[in-house]
Amino acid sequence: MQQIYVNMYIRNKVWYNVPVEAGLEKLILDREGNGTSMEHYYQPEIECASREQIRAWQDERLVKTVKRVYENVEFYKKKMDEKGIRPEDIRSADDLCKLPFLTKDDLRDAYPYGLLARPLSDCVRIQSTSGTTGRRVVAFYTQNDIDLWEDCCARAIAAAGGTTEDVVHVCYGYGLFTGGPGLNGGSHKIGSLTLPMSSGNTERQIQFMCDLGSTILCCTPSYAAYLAESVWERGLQNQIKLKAGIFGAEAWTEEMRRDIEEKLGIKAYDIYGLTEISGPGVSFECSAQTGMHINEDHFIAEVIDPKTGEVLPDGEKGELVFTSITKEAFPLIRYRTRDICILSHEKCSCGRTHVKMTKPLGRSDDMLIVKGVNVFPSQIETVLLNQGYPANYQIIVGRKNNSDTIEVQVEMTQEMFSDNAGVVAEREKKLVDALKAMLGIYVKVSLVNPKTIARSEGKAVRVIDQRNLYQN
Ligand code: DLL
Repeated sequence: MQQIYVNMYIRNKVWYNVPVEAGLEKLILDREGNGTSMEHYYQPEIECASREQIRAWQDERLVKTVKRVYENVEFYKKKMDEKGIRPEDIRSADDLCKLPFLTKDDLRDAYPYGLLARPLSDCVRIQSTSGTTGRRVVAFYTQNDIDLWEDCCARAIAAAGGTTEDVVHVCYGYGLFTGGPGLNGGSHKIGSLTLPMSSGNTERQIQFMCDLGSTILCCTPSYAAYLAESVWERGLQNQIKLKAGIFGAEAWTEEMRRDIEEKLGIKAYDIYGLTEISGPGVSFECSAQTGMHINEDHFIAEVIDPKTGEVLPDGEKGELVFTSITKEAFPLIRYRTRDICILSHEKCSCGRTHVKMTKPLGRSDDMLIVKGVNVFPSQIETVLLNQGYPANYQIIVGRKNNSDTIEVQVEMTQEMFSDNAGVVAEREKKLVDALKAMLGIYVKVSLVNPKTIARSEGKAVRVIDQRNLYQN
């Protein structure tokens, strides 16, 4: 294959010596907005690199990462020693399957510093998974980690058409949650005018959107749907200048996409990520809207059978596993995301060459995402048991006016049972407070009479999710 070489240069300390397939140079020239291509890229020489080049980056970076974590992180050394694997056994990405998996429980056990691969004095930021006490996972970043993460988010914004002419309205939460900081940093990298709105205060969101001419909206899809409805209720649909939206952090359907696109007159792009691996921008949708390109120069993706751990080929549904190969402070090797999806290396019309993943099609654990917060049924059970309730309960998750609702129906014991409404209301309030303290969100509690929750002959049905967000 004929190849041309574009500049060799350093971007954020990572070397890119880039052979580009003949024909793609046009895309690179178009990066400045000249020429005919409609697709925007932030780093076209990387996003459209040949498969051979992507593979070469992965091989080299994986070998270095494994050596580094073996030498610097006791946890990885112990795990590899137990399996009888030496860093020298990992010579390319083909050897990845020899390495042990890493789970969320490992991260919790290592809390807070057990997986740090650099001295704390080299780190400049901590972020954390959404919402929960006791089950929080903290991730550390050096300045270089932040730069690379923001590059990933910049690629997503560019894919949605973002340029220096855009006003990027970020209403993902800021703070420990990665959504706000990630998209904010990506928008700066593009050079767009960034509106760091954070979440909430819909009135002000809409006012700024109109007054300041926001063109790209970044938030959860459920909030986007709510904003769209609120804009129509106020009759302001002709006063907004939005052209695109970048929505992720929770599952959403194609129907939701169509509804948001129609109401706001935009193109809606999906974005995926998780705190452990950096945050939003691990993968993102392009103009084709047929899956999300994984930033493979930073993360190697595998899909495995969640039961056996066997690596599955392209096109087969399984659990997504990531290995970060450029992160300094908190590199994770073969991290099991519990998100179920399918990978595809099919050629994409956008010109990008990085592998695509489907939207998450479900979870291989029981984690729910409610109001953007990760919720495990076991946390709810812990609260109930701590307060003396039996483990006869049901969690009902729904969606009303584009906002998630969650209710826990709990059986009282015979001793608790009372026909005094005041006593029951008092008990419910105590549980609501304890659940809020555990999860960080309001959970409606309904105490029901003993023996009223249906018993199952097999596995108890603890969760009824009426939202049907995952499309298989
Ligand atoms: O949700 C990071 C993020 C922020 C992604 C903003 C996109 C936009 P966590 O709070 O750690 O991080 O939650 C990660 O959320 O394992 C998935 O189960 C789910 N998730 C993330 N993006 C999507 C998406 C952020 N586009 C967990 N579709 C992940 C479906 C998603 N689920």
